[in-house]
Amino acid sequence: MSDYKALTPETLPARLGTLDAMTNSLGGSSTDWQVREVGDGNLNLVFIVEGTAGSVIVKQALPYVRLVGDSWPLPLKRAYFEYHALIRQAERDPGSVPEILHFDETQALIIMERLQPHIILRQQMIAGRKVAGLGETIGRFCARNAFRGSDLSMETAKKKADLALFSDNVELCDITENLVFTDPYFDAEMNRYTTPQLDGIVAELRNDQMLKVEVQHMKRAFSAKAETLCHGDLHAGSIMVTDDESRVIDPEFAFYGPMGFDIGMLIGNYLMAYHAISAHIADDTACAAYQEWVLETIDETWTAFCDEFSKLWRTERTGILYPRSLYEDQGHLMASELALEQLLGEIFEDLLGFAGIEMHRRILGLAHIAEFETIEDEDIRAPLETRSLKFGQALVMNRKRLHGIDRVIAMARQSQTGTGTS
Ligand code: SR1
Ligand code: MG
Repeated sequence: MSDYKALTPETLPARLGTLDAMTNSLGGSSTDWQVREVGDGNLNLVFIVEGTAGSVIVKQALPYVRLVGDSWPLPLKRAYFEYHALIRQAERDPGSVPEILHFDETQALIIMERLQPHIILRQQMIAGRKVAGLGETIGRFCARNAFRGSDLSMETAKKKADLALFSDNVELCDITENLVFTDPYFDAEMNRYTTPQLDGIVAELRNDQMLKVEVQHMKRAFSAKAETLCHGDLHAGSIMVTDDESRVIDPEFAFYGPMGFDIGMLIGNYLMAYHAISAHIADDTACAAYQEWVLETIDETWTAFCDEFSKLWRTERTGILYPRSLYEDQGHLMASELALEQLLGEIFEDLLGFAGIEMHRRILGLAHIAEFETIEDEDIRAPLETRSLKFGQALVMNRKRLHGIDRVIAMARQSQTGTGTS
């Protein structure tokens, strides 16, 4: 920390101007570079640096939570975990994440490829614009990372060493343990929600004792089911898109956790976008069409996950779990397929639980999402948030009984017309 100093647009050219990563990408003299700080996330500084030959992103961790200020210190080492997660994701799903050009551990900064003309998926969805291939690309990303980062694939010594490395990402896991799995379910200090409109549903959720039991079962899975390297914060703000390309960014919350965590959090975000979109698209027909696209994307995400995971199961199962020596080599193909089916069933159950909890914390906790926050009229926002909260509750409580993504999609259509989940 002693040599660490936060960058500013004014100091950045002089401080980074001699790095090959910068000069090779940007060209010209550093004094001519244009620097803009564009970070709109909750934690870090993000700069776009433009030169005559190109542009790059410089991301630097701050020693505190940007959203809250220096009263909430946060270690700089999260940049180290982000760097290591990005390397692994690039290996496991080539082309899915921005290329890293330079990493400086002391300054907690990563210089990376600028994705252009990409924008954050959340902005694209609020604008009612589709992304061709989104479900397939990100479903495959989740499957490749879930499978290739686990004991199904990795050499066990490497997996254990990696688990040890990421186990030090304590403070960012602590954020998720509290902000996602605990605070929304009681009157925690940092919570905020649309009041008084949501007072009734909030009291109902916090008094739902069985819900609190189920949520803590999910928190136990988060903390104890160290199956694979998770992105840790996969939501519509962690995906950058054009109209036909999707890339994943921002894995600083990376940790070893359940295979259903990333895809579950993401599907929770899609379901919130689904519930919020009527406030953003005035035309009813266009709104209904966009909602159908969101549901298709959910379907395609899970289908792509299953297809890719199954393919890897059949072709890359080289780890200590479900060894081929017990199944295929004995001619017991049926047992192998059965084990795969059961594992996908367990991942799906976890996915539903995590999705439901994400739908609660983004409305009741500290960190909200723009899909709802940009609806200025609280009397329009609150009913949409209420449907989302009830939907989340239904997912958590029924996750063992909901077999197949079709059931979730049918429930979403009912939730929208007010005939479901209440
Ligand atoms: C204090 S950090 C709040 C949230 O921002 C991050 O993007 C994570 O989602 C975290 O929960
Ligand atoms: Mg982030």
